Amino acid sequence: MQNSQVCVLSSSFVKSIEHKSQAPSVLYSEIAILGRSNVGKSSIINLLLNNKNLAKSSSTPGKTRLINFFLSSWRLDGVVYDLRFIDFPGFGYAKVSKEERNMWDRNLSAFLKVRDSIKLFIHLIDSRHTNLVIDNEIKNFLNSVLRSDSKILSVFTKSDKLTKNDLTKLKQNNCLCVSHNDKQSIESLRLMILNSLYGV
Ligand SMILES: Nc1nc2c(ncn2[C@@H]2O[C@H](COP(=O)(O)OP(=O)(O)O)[C@@H](O)[C@H]2O)c(=O)[nH]1
Ligand SMILES: [Mg+2]
Repeated sequence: MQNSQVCVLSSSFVKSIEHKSQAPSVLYSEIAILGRSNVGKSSIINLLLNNKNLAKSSSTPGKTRLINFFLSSWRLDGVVYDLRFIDFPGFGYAKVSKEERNMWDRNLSAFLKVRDSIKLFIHLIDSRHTNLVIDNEIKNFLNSVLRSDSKILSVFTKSDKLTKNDLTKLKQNNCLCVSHNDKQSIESLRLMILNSLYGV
């Protein structure tokens, strides 16, 4: 159906965990949001889930080593989809020791490898800095945990900061660009999520 819109019926915070043993039971298709600190992970969750205060923007980015779970119900063309979003803060956070960082990355890796309910990995990339080493590391990392029934979607954030020219160039490469002041971009991402998970 053309011009269908996703209606966000409800959204809520589920829990924060430190270790994979504390993860909520696997009941829903899960969408993992990853990207370097400050790229806009919490903001995109709040925008997608239509609730400004759900995921907290931390004043000390990356300090929080917790995996946060959110639940949201969306309706499209009369069908309701229950989705669970997972916010992974602190990926590759630079201001901790290499040892601590490696430990966190190993912890993440262990979680992602066993969490087979994650059907979609959304890798957020700052649209102003599309070639950072950390993003290549995240890309490789995601490819290493990807299963045959899961997908990776790269999404470019903060596109309001780009010049018109640079935005056009990025879009020409079929890149999905989002920004907090472009509601249509958020709606496109919702549709893309449902399409990736359910082929709708
Ligand atoms: N200009 C602009 N700033 C944004 C956008 N999304 C997030 N930000 C800002 O970027 C900073 C980091 O966002 P946050 O969601 O906390 O990033 P996180 O560390 O990846 O969770 C905050 O100051 C946000 O207000 C956007 O689309 N455009
Ligand atoms: Mg955050």
